[in-house]
Amino acid sequence: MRLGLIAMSGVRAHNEELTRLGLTLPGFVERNKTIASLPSLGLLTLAGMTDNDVDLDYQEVEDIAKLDELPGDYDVVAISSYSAQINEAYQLADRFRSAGVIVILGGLHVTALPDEALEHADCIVLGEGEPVWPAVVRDLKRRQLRTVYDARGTPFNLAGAPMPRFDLLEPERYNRLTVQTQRGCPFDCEFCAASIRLSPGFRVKPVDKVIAEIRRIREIWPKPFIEFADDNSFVNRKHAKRLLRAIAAEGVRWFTESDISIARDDELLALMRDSGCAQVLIGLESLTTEGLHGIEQKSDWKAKQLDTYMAAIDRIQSHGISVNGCFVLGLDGTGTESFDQVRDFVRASGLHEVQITIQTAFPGTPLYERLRCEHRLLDDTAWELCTLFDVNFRPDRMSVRELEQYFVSLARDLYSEAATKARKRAYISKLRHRKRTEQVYLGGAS
Ligand code: B12
Repeated sequence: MRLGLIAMSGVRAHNEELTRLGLTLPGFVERNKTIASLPSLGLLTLAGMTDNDVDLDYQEVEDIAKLDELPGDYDVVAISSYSAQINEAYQLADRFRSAGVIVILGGLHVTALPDEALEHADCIVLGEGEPVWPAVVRDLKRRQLRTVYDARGTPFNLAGAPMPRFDLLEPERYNRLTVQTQRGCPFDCEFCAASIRLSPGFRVKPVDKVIAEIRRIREIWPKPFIEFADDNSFVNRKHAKRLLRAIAAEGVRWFTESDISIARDDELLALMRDSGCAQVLIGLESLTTEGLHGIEQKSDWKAKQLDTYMAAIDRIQSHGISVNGCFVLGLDGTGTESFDQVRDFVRASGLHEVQITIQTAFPGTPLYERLRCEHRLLDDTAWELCTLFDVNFRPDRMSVRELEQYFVSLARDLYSEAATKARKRAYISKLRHRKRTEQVYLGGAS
């Protein structure tokens, strides 16, 4: 049996002005180039639990319009995709099916909208793939494939995580690789469209498994840059510190996502730096209580952190770890003044990097349901707008056009060559200054 694992790849935006800008602005281009080449860890993971007698092939499809022929000769294909490219994934699935190839679809979008996905597949997998994938492969071999395999509500224990098949990748195509150290997040943000929509609960992968993955990657890429495909890496502090001590011996540089509370733990920050952390991405989301209010649905946690932002960024960066502060524009309770607030804060805080996105109602999220009930979705099936750079809803304190225009103008300012360089310079000179003062202080004390 020849099984093709097909990932939709690349990054997308439909806003034309923004796409044009993306091609010219240094800050934007850098990040897009870096991340656009990440492979699908989901499919590589499933490959890691596929029997050896199955002939596996991994492929990425960036632009279906450029595909004259199907990308391979397969008996079965397993296609993964997120909302932004789901229509392309469906087109590809339809083409495979008309060529007599069995199509299996899975992932976040399919989990949110099973009925829609079933129109384009012989089989769909809902929730995390691992709990049901061995059964899918077994049933394929017996020619008894079922239409739906549902793993929702059965959180997968990461102690049983398979080794992703990094060896299926063409080494020269990738400049960074992903490893997942945990799934889930203790917070439940209204807009979150990541792994908590597949399965509930915060779970960590055992330290030795993470290290084994890093070592497997290093067999292929001797000096890899690793992006942890996590939701919120250091929630379990005791586990995180054990993990960081182990990573320190591996000699890798890495990037991850966390919440702002790490700033309160100097030991953790020192371990992050000593184990090769280059940057941590933190969702700051908004700079007003109105904007933050209601995002985190359990205890309004995010709204309570606002006063700590400046000091927290300074604290984390003082350890030599760059912070990539993320802001969401178009949140309820925020108007056009929010763009200047971000512009000013980025300058004043000394943030090394910044990421701005537009609030996006992804299917399957509480935000999508709320905006649908309030009749504020522009088109409730325009999945191609789920890029984080396009507007798919009516904001409450500005017009759609204002959100788009002010967003482009903020992007132009934040990602210009001058602004990008100024942020880098300020970060480096602050670190140098700190080192010098520390040396003077230590010299004086000894
Ligand atoms: C790494 C990453 C990328 C990489 C790699 C993407 C890829 N091809 O896998 C790159 C940089 C290319 C990327 C691009 C984009 N991304 Co991205 N990305 C991530 C990130 C950080 C980690 C994803 C990951 O590796 N998860 C770990 C794996 C193991 O999980 P998984 O993919 O869900 O797979 C599991 C299950 O879903 C299931 N499964 C998945 N596929 C299949 C298929 C079959 C057949 C089966 C049986 C099961 C199955 O089994 C797997 C194991 O349990 C997440 C944020 C996060 N913290 O999760 C955002 C995230 C996935 N990205 C997101 C978005 C919006 C995008 C872009 C649209 C951005 C843009 N403007 O272009 C593009 C579009 C991607 C695409 N080409 O379709 C959103 C998706 C939301 C959604 N519900 O659609 C997320 C959640 C971030 C967010 N802010 O909301 N991304």
